[in-house]
Amino acid sequence: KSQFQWDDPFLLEDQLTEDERMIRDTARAYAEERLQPRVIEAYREEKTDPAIFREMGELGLLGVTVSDTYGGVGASYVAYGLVAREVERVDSGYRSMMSVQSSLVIYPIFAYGSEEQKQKYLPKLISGEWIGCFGLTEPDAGSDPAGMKTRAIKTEDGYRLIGSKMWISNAPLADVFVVWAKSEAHGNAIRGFVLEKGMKGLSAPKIAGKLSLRASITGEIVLDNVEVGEEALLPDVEGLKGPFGCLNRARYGISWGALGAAEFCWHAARQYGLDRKQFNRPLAQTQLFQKKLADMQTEIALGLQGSLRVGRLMDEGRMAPEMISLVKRNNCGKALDIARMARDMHGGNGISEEYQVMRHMLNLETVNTYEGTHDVHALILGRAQTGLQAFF
Ligand code: TGC
Ligand code: FAD
Repeated sequence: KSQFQWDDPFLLEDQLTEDERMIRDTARAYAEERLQPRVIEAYREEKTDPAIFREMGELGLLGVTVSDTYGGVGASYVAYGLVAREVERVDSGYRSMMSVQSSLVIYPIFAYGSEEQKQKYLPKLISGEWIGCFGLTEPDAGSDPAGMKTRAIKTEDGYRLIGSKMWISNAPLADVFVVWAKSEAHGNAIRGFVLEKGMKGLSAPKIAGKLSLRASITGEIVLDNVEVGEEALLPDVEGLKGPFGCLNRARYGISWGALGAAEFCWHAARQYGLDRKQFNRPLAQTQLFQKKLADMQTEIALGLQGSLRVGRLMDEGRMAPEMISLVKRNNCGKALDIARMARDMHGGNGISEEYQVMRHMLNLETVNTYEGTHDVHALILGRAQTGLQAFF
């Protein structure tokens, strides 16, 4: 009979390759030694340390799936998910910084860019020397990006971009902006453009006052007649499948990351219940407390197996986007429930920054909303099984 491992019920560890474990261990050590010591203050003070990008880049944690031609390590999607899980065990905001850079900036340039764009941007983004952001959402186009108003008007030797983007992770710190706009010269199809900090008419003011994801900076992108040359256009994709191709990867990573945050909350609640006594016995020796721990363990173990399976299918080239909607939706929703439960199980201490569960809970409110809300992914899955779209 095999020994039951309470913190790895289905022996996920055995299902990883040696390379995946190595990358995971690097991410875990970095997260514990370099991210954990600064997160409480960063969150309280709403401060994002740009050095984090370079630190992650030096360890090979950015763009891990990209081939070594451009500085990546050519690792599997499972390895990418494992990095997200370790980083988000500390804070969803730090995972956001990493996943925007990897899936939403490095990936589109790698997948849709010209050779010149790849040579110019990828090595510096993968090393973390340059910081990137991804502008899809607008003030009046969130769940429905097809409704975007940002447009690209053809000029003699390029395009003029007009519009604004809202809720853009990394934007105020960004050197490189991947921005999506409707292009008149392409029949109003959505096209991607790579812009650079300092271009005339381009600005990215910070959005202040967030009560969630405070360690990750978020901004607007204002495009006030930004003139770019033809070389700024991503040549190899047209239509919404461009941004969605990136979102598939980021959403998949989030499905692992959210469970990293949930694991932190679960382990913290378990330890708190073992340490704290009420009514002359540890809280962990009560039936209600144990039921909650069992629910947490079950959802996390099942969710991790789901993400692992989707990752393996991505690595085999057999991914369908609906698989990603399923794990993104399930794992974010479950992680949020688990964080709320852990907050409750800590009693009054649960609201203190020192115990960290409330920070995770507040972060997961964003994680459940961005990259397609919980309900939007339900509608994607509903459409896939009925053939009826219920968005409008
Ligand atoms: P629909 O008609 O379904 O599709 C339009 C075109 O796109 C293609 N497509 C996909 N391609 C690849 N992967 C996917 N997942 C795809 N989904 C759709 C589709 O085949 C079609 O192509 P074509 O060639 O036929 O034109 O489009 P719709 O307008 O009906 O879409 C509806 C809906 C709700 C599914 C979609 O708009 C949606 O997913 N909305 C959510 C928006 C969202 O996720 N925004 C995320 C912004 S970025 C962000 O949040 C970053 S936070 C990151 C961080 O900090 O970690
Ligand atoms: P809305 O679309 O207005 O939705 C509001 C509510 O209505 C939700 O509950 C939604 O589920 C529901 N709803 C919408 N449509 C339907 C429908 N048809 N049927 C039923 N219910 C519906 N975007 C980027 O492009 N890049 C980024 O880097 C980025 N980073 C972000 C960082 C943070 C901290 C946050 C908060 C957001 C970020 N986003 C980013 C934006 C994010 O993707 C959007 O907030 C998200 O897609 C939801 O859009 P919305 O906020 O406009 O909400």
